[in-house]
Amino acid sequence: MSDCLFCRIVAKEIPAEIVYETGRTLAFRDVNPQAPTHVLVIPKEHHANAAALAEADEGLADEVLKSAHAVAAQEGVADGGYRVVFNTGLGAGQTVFHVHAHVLGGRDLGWPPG
Ligand code: DGP
Repeated sequence: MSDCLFCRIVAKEIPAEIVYETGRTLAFRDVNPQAPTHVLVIPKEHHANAAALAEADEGLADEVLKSAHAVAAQEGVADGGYRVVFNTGLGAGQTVFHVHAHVLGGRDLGWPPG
């Protein structure tokens, strides 16, 4: 989708600091980090949100999750604890409608989230 920001990152039309990639997923640093480690993991294929992805292709949903956990390990936050968040829908704060997992770590993460 040419008007989707994250599709344009996949197409390398918009620069991003890519930290991890598989055949069907891409991970890059969030432009507005909320923790010392804040990486976004996306499927390269466009799906609007986590629910749409799970409905359309559970194998790809699984690959996104595996990539998220691989990123946490690579970033060195797996042992200390980290969070994987899919904001899903406007009410949950989703602003980019190409599904993305936030991988957050490197500091104490409060609960409940805001
Ligand atoms: P969400 O609010 O859950 O839809 O998260 C969208 C995230 O995307 C937000 O944390 C900021 C990040 N973001 C927005 N535009 C860009 C961009 O152009 N590059 C990168 N790397 N991140 C972006």
